[in-house]
Amino acid sequence: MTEQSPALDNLLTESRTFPPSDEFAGQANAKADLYAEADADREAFWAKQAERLTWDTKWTTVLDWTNAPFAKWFVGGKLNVAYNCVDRHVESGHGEQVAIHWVGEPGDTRDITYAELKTEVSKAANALASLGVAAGDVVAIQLQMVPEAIFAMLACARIGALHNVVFGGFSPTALRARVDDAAAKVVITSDGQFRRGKAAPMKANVDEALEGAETVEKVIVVKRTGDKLEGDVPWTDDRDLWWHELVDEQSEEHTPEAFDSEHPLFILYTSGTTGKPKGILHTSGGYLTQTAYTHHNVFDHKAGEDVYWCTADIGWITGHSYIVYGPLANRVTQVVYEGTPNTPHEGRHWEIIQKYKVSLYYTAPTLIRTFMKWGAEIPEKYDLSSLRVLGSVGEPINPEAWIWYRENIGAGKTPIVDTWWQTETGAIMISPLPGVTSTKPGSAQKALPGISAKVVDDQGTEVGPGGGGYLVLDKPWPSMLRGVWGDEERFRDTYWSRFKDQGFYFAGDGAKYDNDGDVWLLGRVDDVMNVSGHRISTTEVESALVSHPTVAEAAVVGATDPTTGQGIVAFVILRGNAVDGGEEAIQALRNHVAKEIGPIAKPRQIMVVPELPKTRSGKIMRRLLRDVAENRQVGDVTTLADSSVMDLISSGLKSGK
Ligand code: 6R9
Repeated sequence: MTEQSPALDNLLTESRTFPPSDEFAGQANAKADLYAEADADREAFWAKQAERLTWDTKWTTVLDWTNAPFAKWFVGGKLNVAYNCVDRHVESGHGEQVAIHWVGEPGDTRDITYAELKTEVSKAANALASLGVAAGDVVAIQLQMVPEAIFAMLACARIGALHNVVFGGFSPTALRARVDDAAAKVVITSDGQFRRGKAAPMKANVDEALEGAETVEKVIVVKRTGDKLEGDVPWTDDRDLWWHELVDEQSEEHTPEAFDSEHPLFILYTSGTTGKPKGILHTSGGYLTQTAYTHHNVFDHKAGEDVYWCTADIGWITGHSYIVYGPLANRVTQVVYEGTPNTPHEGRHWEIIQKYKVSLYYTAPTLIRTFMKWGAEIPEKYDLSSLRVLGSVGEPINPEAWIWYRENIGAGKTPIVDTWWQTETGAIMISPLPGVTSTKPGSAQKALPGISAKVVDDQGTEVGPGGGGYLVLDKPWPSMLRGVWGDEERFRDTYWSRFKDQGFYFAGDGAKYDNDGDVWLLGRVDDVMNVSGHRISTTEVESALVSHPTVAEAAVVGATDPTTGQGIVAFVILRGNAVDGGEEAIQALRNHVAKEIGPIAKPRQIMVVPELPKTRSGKIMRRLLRDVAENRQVGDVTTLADSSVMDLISSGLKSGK
C-alpha cells in the first residue's frame, strides 16, 4: 500500500442484521452499559475485571505504560494462574463439577472433575519440580489433544515455568527451531497420536528433532497409542521418562506459589509468512484477566450451567486462551476432542454436541465451510437444540458461511460472535456482545468494552464511515504481548514502527468501516489486491464466489498482470454434485462476481480444484496459489497440513479438470 488514504472500494453490501432476542438479551452477562462503563474510566474498568481473579497480593498500579511498548498491568499484584484455574473452584465447593469431558478419537472418553484436575496438575507440578524445573525455565510441549496437554500447561503455570506449546503436526525441524530458540529444558510429548483412525508416531519425530539439542535434559512421554503403534518407541535411557511412571508416583499435594502479575506465563511461536517464527511472550495477571473477561462476556458463559466447546488445538493461541486459561478461570465445563471432524464420520461434531448438550460452540470459518461442503443434511440428523451461542475465529467469515452456520447449526436463532484477535493480542479484541449487538454476517463489528481499535490510513489518520485502511490498536490492553522472545528489535519493528509517531500497534490486517461505523476485517494487508488502481480484498471476492449455490469454498489471489498491476485469480471447490466445472459454469461464476461486487472484481481466471492448500491452523496459503496463478514452480510446502494438496491441484489443472 503506497498511496495515501486507501479508499477500499466498498464492495461488501451486506445489510442483514440480527438483533438478539429479548429473552437472550434479558439473561445476558454483558449489557449495553458495559461500553459506557469502560469508556468512563478504562483503568477502573480493567481493575474491576481483574477482580474476577484471586490475587495473593493486590496490585498497586493498574497500568504502567511508561516503558511503552512494554506494558505492565496490575503492577505489584501477585497470583498463581493455575490456582485461579483449578484450586479455587475446588475450594468454593465445585470439586465435583466436570471440568473436562474428554473425547478420544477412537471413541474412548474421560470425564475430569475439578478435584481430579487439581490432583493431576499438582502431581505434574511435583514431577516437573523433581526434574529440576524451576520458575523461569522453559518446557516445550508437543502433544495432541489429550488431557495431559492441559495438565502439563497448568503444571508449568503452577511452578512459574513457561510453556512453549508446539502444534502436534509440526515437523521435527519446526519443533527443533522452537526448542532451541526458547532454550527448552524439558520436552513433553507422546508415543504416538491417533489421526483419522490410524496411530502415527510422535516420539520418533521428537527424537529426530532433538538430535544434538543442547538445552534439553529430559523428555517426558505420555503413553497414548501404546501397542496400536507399529514398531518400538525409540528411547534414550538417561533422558526419557514415561509420564505415567514419573507422574503417578508424585504427591497429590502441591502448594502453589504466588508470582508477580508480570511473571512470564508462556511463549507461543507464530509463523510469519516468511522468515523465522516469532516467539510471542505472554505474562500472567493481565492475560488471565482479559481471557476470563472475554470468555465470560463474548460467549455469555454461565458457570455450572453451560457446556462449552472450543474446537481449536492447544497448539494455537485459541487453544491457550479459550480452552485452557479463560474458560478454566471461569469454572467452565467443556468438551475437549482429540480427533478430526470426519472421523469416523462427518457428523462427529454434531454427535458430540448432542451427547454432551454443548451450549457454546467456538470454531473456525474454514471448518464451517467444510461442513457446508459436506452438506446440511448431516447436522440435520442430530439434536443441536442445546446450542445458544456460536463463535467464529481465525479468518474473516464470509456472510454466506455465517448465514449457513446460523441457519443449520444455530436453528436460525443463536447469536454468532465473530471474534477478531491474534496470537499477539492474547485475547478477543473485536467482537459482538451476544446479548447486546445486532449482528451482521461477515463483520466483527466493534472493539469490546475496554478495548480501543481504529481503522486508519497510511498517515495514521482515522478514516471515516465507509473508509478503509489498516487496523490499529491505539491503547494498551491487559493481554497484549510483552515482546518477541529474545528479540526486542523485532518486536518494535514488526508491530510498533509502522505508526511510530502515533504509538499505535499495527495488526497487519486491512479493515474498513461501514456506514454504521462497524469494522469489517479484510484479511492480512498483503492479501489486499490492487487491480487497475482499485483495492479489492481477496476476502470480498471469495465471499462473492461462495455466495453462488455451486461453490463450496474459494480462495482468491492477486497475480501479477502486465496491464492491470494485479489480476484476480480464483480457485474454487464446487459443491458435491453441483456441476461439472466446465466453461459455462465458470462463466456463470465470473458473471456472478461481477454482479455481486462489480465488473472490476471479475476474476481473470477461475480454476476448479479438488482441495485448497491450508496450514495446519486452517489458513489458506495464498502464496502457493499465487505460484500456480503465476505459472511458477510451487514454493515451500512444508507448513501445509497436507503437502500432497499442491500435487493434486497441479495435476488436476494439467489434465484440464
Ligand atoms: C486468534 C487467531 C491472527 C490473524 C489476524 C487476522 C486473522 C483472526 C479473525 C481474523 C477476520 C476474524 N483473524 N480472527 N480475520 N476475522 N474474526 O486466529 O490468531 O493465528 O495469530 O491469527 O487471523 O488476519 O491477524 P492467529
